[in-house]
Amino acid sequence: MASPIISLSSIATPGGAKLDEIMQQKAEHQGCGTSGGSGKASCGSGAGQGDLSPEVWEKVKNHPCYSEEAHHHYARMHVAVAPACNIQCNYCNRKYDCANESRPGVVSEKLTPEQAAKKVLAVASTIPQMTVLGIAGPGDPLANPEKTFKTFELIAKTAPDIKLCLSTNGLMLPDHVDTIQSFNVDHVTITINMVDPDIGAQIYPWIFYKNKRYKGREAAQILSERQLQGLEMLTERGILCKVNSVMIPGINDQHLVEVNRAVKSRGAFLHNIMPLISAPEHGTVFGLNGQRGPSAQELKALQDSCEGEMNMMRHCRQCRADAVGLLGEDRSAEFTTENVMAMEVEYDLESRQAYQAVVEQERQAKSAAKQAELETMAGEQSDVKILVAVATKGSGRINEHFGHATEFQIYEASTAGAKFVGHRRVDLYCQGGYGEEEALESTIIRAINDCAAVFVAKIGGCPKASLQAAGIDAVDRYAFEYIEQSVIAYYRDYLEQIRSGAIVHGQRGDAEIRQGAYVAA
Ligand code: CLF
Ligand code: SF4
Repeated sequence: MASPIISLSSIATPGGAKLDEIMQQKAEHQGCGTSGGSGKASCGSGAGQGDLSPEVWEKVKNHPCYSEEAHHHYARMHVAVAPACNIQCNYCNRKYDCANESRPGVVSEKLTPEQAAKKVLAVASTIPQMTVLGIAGPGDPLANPEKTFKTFELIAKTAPDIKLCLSTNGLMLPDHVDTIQSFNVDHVTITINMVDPDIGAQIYPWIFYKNKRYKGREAAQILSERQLQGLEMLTERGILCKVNSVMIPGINDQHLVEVNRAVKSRGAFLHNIMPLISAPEHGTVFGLNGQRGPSAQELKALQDSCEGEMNMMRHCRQCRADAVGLLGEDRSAEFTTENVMAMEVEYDLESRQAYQAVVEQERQAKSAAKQAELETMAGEQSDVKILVAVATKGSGRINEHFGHATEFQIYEASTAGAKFVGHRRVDLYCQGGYGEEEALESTIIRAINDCAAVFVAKIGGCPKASLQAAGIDAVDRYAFEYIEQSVIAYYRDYLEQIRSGAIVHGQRGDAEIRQGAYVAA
């Protein structure tokens, strides 16, 4: 049987046009200042740049984890080339992927560096908005340095436009900083759950360092020193660092404010505080001893309290060590080793750049629409803040049916505008053409119970009435519009209704963070 040849030319862009049409348009407009792979966003006035320097913006603008705005448009992939680990975390069971970056309870397919390189080319040729390759397990990438760096070497040669990204527990980081820099890895994540060894001893039972096993406080002290040293060495070299922290109520929840200060002072770019997921069926120490994870409001309150000069990441999906696609979608099942090895791949850099130029135009249009809507709120004063849940499948639009949503993105609306503050995973409401009332009650309403409204592309009468009865306004009048523009417009109407007495604003309850392993739809 002939192997399928992957070609980008037939892939539809966010606007619906085919790439070969775009390539034609691009050829006709050579020399135009707004064309080209980087689009307007690189000129300094682009969506999301804010106060970032041009050099930093260039590094983050297409990275879906380092830029919240980019995550609506650009995808990442992981290759699971690093099976071994050198520490033990109480929220980890080695049967599953490293829980420092991945959601507990997920098992990824392990690859050799050569298989990984082929997979990257296959994905890049199928998903032109895939801009970042990360190595995040299934163990620790720096406990497997040969496999990790061999993979980077192969990809740097064959797909030089793809950004390289690494996530580590930090124990071996200081030993590898120069190698990381030599491979132009611009993005490194370190999981730092504590800077106090007494707290660390409650999270890490042991580490294995320089051929010796250390336990308890001593283990945590060595780990903490190595993590902070590695962070300093990376930021001195201009490598962007994200710090992941797992929020463990009663153990490090208060302490993470101090961790935030410690990493900020050492130059970390972004802090990602993730909820502990500790289902008993995962067989972890925390899962078995009943250690709970935080509620949605507890997590948000901690993230809010750490948000000063440092950016907080709130869009992390705790993805698998072989994740593929936009954050929040999982296309890993399309790219099994068997499928990838059967593909004949044609790496078409020009088509990828043409696709990404169209994505940049969409980002610019979205940003302009948000700005215009915000201007209609000029002079508005109110302390009222509401949360809005949004069903979306990407591109920054409300473009998912209620019944098809496996997650909702959460926006906070205030007089300052619309701000992304998180996401909630849910069970599918629509199963085999029928609404599943149990899913609505047991996960969806509980997951978005703190929201005043849910925005959808379409919704049936029954779920709409159930949501309404739970005090959540189901809104489909902004179908396929931009999310932030719509959230601002809704908020403006909401304030008007409060003033006219049509509605009474009240505080909503707390919401649940979904436990358990994610199963790709
Ligand atoms: Fe992967 Fe991590 Fe790089 Fe992103 S993931 S190695 S920085 S490319 Fe992103 Fe996934 Fe959260 Fe990680 S959503 S788990 S933060
Ligand atoms: Fe598990 Fe990752 Fe911790 Fe290693 S670093 S024990 S793989 S969570």
